[in-house]
This record gives sequence, C-alpha cells and structure tokens, in this order.
Amino acid sequence: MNLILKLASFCRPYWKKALLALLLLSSVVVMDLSIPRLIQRIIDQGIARHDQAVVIHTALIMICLSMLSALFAIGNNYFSVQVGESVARDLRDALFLKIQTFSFGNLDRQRTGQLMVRLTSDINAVKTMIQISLRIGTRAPLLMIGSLILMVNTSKILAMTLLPLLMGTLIIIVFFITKMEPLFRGVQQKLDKLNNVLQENVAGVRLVKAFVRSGFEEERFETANNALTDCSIRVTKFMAAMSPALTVCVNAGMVIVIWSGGLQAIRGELSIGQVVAFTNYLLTTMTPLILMGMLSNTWAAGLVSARRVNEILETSSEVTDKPDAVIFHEKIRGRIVFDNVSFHYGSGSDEPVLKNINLVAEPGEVVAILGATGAGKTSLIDLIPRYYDVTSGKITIDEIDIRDLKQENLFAQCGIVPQESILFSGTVRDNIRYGRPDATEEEVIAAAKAAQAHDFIMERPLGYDSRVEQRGMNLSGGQKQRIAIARALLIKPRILILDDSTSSVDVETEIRIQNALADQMPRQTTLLVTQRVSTALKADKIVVLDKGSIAALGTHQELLISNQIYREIYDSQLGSASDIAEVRADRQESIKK
Ligand code: DCP
Ligand code: MG
Repeated sequence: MNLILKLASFCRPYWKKALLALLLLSSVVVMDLSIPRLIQRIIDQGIARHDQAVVIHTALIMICLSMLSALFAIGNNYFSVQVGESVARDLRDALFLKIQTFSFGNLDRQRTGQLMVRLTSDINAVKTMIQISLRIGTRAPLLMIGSLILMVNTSKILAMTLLPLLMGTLIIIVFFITKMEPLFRGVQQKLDKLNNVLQENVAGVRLVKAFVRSGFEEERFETANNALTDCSIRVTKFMAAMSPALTVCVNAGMVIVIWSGGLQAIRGELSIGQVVAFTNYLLTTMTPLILMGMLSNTWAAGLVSARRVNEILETSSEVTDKPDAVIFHEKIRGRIVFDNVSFHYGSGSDEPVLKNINLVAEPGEVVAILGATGAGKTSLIDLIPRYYDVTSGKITIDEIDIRDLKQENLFAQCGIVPQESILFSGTVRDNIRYGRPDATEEEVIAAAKAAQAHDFIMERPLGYDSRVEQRGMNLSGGQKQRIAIARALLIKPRILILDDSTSSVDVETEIRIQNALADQMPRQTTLLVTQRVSTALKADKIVVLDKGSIAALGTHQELLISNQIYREIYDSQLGSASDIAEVRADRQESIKK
C-alpha cells in the first residue's frame, strides 16, 4: 500500500495528462460498447424489416464511431507514453541522487550490478506498468462492467445463465495473478545475479584473461544465464496455460449464448439482433478478462521492480549531517586529532579494524602512516572525510568534532588521492579541474607541475587537451596517480591525504613530488599512507600501524633508535647499513637543487 502511495506521488506531477489519457480511454470504451447495439439495430430494424436506409445510416454511424475511437485511442496512447516516460525519468533522477548521497558503508553493501539493474530494467518495468495501466488497465474493467450491464440490459435470462461461467473465469484469473508475482520475483532475482556476474566480468575482463580463467567465468556466466532462462521459461509456460484456459471459457460462453439464445429466439422471446449483440457483449467481457490476465504479468513484474526501486529510495545514508551542522567560515589551520578512535566495518561483532588510535597531526605537519597491507591504513584515513563514521572515540579538526561539520564543508578541506586512482573520461584538464571546474589555466599547470605531471602531459601532442579514456585506461598507473595528485592539489586543501599515491611512481619522481608538496605555502597538513619506508623518511611523524593499532609513533630518527618493529621494517626494505639512508638523503638534496 505504502508502495502504491509512493508510486502515486511520482505520478502526481503528471496527473492532468494521466487524467486526459483515462478520459480518452473512457470515450473509447463507450464507443466500443455502442457498436454491438448498432449491429443489433442493423439486424432487427434494417435487415429484418428490409429497410435499406436504416442499414446505411447505422453503418455510417458505426464507421464514424470506429474512426473516432481509433483517434481517441491514439491520443490515449500518446499521453500514457508521456506519463510513463516522465515518471521513469523522475525515478531515475531520484535514484541517481539517492545513490550520490550514499556513504561508503552503503555502497559497500550495494553491488554495482544491482544498482545498475535498479536504474535500468527495474525502472523500465515500472514504466511499462504505468503505461499499460493507462492504456489497457482501465479499459479492461470499464469494458467489462459496461458490457455486463448491457448484457443484463439486453437479456436478463441469458445473462443469468452466463453468470456461473463468468465467476469461474474470474476465479481462474485471480488464481493466475496470485501465482504470478512470486514467479516474477524469481526472474528478477536471477536477472540481478546475471548482472552481477556480468558487471564483475566486464570490469575485470583483463584479469580473467591474464589468469586464464575464461573457462571458469564462462561457466559462472552460463550458470547464471541458464538460471534466468529456466526461470523465464517457467513463467512463460505458466502464462501460456492461462490464455487457452480463458479461450475455453469464452468458447463455452459462446456455446451457451447461441444454444440458449437460439432457442429463445426460435420461441420468439429474443430477436436475432439481440442474440448477436449478446454474443458481442460476451466477447467484450471476455477480451478484457484476457487482457487483464496479460496485464497481470506486467503488474506483477512492475510491482516487484517498484518495490526494489523503493528499497533504494528508502535506504538512508549511514553518514548524514546533523541538523545543526556547522561549517568552517575561515581557512582552517588543519590540526587533526584522533582521540581514542576505534572502528569496524558494518554492524555486528567483527574484529575492529582500528583499535584505540590516538594521534595528533599539527597544522602543516607531514604524518606518514606506515604498515603492512591490511594493517588499516586506508581505513584510518577514510575516517577523516567521514567516508565512514568512527565506531567509538572521536576525530576533531581544529578542535571541532567532524561529525558536527557539514560533510560538504569537510570535503572541501580535504584533498584526497585515493589508493586506486579513478579518472573520468574527458580531457586531462577536465580531470585535474574535477574538484574546481573554475580553476584558471595557471592554477591547473601549477598543480600539475607540483604533482610532476606537467612534463608527461606536455609530451602528448594535445597536452592538457589529451583525452583520458574511461577510468584512465590509456594512462600508466604512475601517470594516473600523478593526475590524481594534481586534482587533489588544485582544490588547495588544508588537509592533504595521499593513500599510497606514489606507489606506481619511480623513486626519483616521488622525491620530487614530496619536495614540491613541502614547498607549498602555507603548508597543508599531510597524511601520507605508504608501505615504503623510503617514502616516510622525511615525515615529521611516522605512525607504524600494525593490525589496527599504533605500534610506534615518532620521527624516523627516534623510531630507528627506539622501536624494534620500525627497525625491522626499515632493515627489510632498505637494508641495515645506515649509509643507505645517507645516500638517499644526498640524492634528495641533489634532486632538490
Ligand atoms: N576492510 C573491510 N571492508 C572494507 C575495507 C576494508 O572489511 N570496505 C578490511 C580489510 C582489512 C582491514 O579492513 O582486513 C583493513 O583494510 P585497509 O584497506 O584499511 O588496509 P590497508 O590500507 O592498510 O591495506 P593496503 O596497504 O593493502 O591498502
Ligand atoms: Mg589501503
């Protein structure tokens, strides 16, 4: 019920068109219903009495009515399509907007394939449901009620004889409709599965090839594909049984009418015209019944889809602004404090990913976060822009709890270079300007220079106008990372978050990037996630994360002396000879010059 109301609310802006469609439809029904009456007149008053004028006159009326009815039907179609398409567009908009508000936690739980199905085939099913309802949905019951009344009006006795048959037909239809919905839900679920497999496969087709798993993937696809086919066939088989069942009913009705009506006509209780009109009305009662049967599958599919679309519309983001959320009016200093922060993904009792993190990043400091893969580095920095909310403890920026901030304002302070560089199709310039479309050319170039991207961009014939393909396909990993860094720098963030952002960049370029970042004035607070000790050497603070806890915290020199874990990481990556560090330091100096 709730669902229908929700759907109705989406139709409301188009109620005038919908009403018009229904009015046109009603006129069509009235005209359709008058045809048997006119036939009756031709037979009884024209043919039986040899009155040519009545025959011609009535036939002309019939032709006019048919033409008018066709015109009205076209009008009805036109408006129905408009309403359906408009509602579908609004639904797509609403869904898209909703998905934009989803937090990372929401998105973790919704698979991309599923969301795509919601946005495409589910909305289509809802659209079809609306259009069909406006075109046939109302026509069927109107026709049925109209012809029932006219049947009684034509001959009460005949109508009474037919009553049991009509009831039986109705029961058959109700039976089919109630059986249909679960079947359609099944089809829809299978379609979801298929889409998930497809989505994963198309996105990862290279990996599939590289690991020679085509066979396995084909099988997986085939399983999903066959499941969908089987399910659809089952539905169709079931549906296929309905139509003949109803045809049997119609034919039985005809037999009854002609037999019993024929006898009455012979006895002179009914005219031939009445019997003919009656059979026509019987057809007009039964056709809508068959139509409704066909409709019921559209309705079943549409309702299932509507429910699924609604599920998404009713999902609320796990991270929302407080009603009295504040914003920073001035430039922030960028002091970040983690106060006893613990965090785990999702609900339930899974092992926390971060445990009792206490950490201060002073304004302008570079804090390197070092740790093995899976240690929780990405999770730690994802908490700063509130991609996820902390499970306990709090994070403050300039002494304000980030949960009290408007999230948009919080985002504006943070330049984020995610672990996986995501680029959009467009030009290099568009990608760098993504966070600030109004940036000037000088600013774009300055950001690209700091990110050490300028040179390779200029090497391309089109420079900043070079095309970036979908997801940055035509760029190397390191090039993508540098464009992503430039994109983050362009918004001149007070807080810069680099999640292993130079992992694919060679060491010398990495040092240049670090130097360029250090030269930015005033310096932004920088959180630098890395697995390489060499990247962390010059940081003001190094945090060593181990299984979600801070294992060590200090400068490189301090940690080298005092911390066993750090020394081990250092030795394993750079060798124990301290002169290596000196060589690197020399190199950094020379590159800086
Ligand atoms: N995790 C999870 N759900 C997510 C992301 C991560 O359950 N949406 C889990 C997987 C890891 C743990 O959290 O066990 C920590 O993951 P991180 O991504 O924070 O790990 P790192 O960033 O330290 O690893 P890497 O260096 O590989 O990026
Ligand atoms: Mg990570």
